Amino acid sequence: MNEPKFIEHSDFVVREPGEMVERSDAFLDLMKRRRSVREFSDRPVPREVIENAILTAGRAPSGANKQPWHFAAISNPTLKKRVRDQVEEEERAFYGGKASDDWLEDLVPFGTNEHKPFLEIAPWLIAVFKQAYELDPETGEKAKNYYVPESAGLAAGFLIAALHNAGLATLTHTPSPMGFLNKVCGRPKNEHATMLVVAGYPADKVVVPDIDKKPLEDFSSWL
Ligand code: IYR
Repeated sequence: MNEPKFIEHSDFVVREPGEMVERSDAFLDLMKRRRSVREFSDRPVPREVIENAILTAGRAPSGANKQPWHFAAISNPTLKKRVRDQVEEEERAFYGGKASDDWLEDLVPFGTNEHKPFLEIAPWLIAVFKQAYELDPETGEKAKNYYVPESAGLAAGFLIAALHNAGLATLTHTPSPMGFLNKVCGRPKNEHATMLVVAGYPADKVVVPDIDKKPLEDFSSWL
């Protein structure tokens, strides 16, 4: 067994309660402006912004710090078209009979359908993969990961917040099934795509569904 090794957490900034309230208000304001959009502009977005957002995602906590995730950032038009073609094939099946009536009813407010032009228009598609286990590409040796869906979900949340903070609109897109993303992105068999985060400027005069979030009392309890 290795001995644990600790270092001082000198990056931690101690803030007084008043400043904390102010900062938490400001962050809430920022996040209140986050909306999923389904119409994007083709205006380019520097790769550095996406790199920073992925680096931010990589700061998420994870089970035993295994960081069981991989982010494939796609900007290549040929690959984006492949993604769109595959997604639309799955979605045609979904909207054409696979989805239950209840599900389709729940989607009415979003006006979604099988057409996904934004997958080619938006400058970046980020495929988020979770790693069910660790796989050494050279030896084929396997090692355990822990709390994989939770860890990858946390990282995806960090990613979306970072993209929004940078000034980008996003869509958390979940084509189902999305096994094809392993092939398109050249990812190994220990990885499973969990979502596709579409990122870019929103289209001019974009509209979003007239929906709201629950009030605090509906989703919290204080004991
Ligand atoms: N994947 C489909 C359907 C869909 C499902 C849910 I749950 C959503 O929140 C939105 C869409 C599509 O992208 O159209």
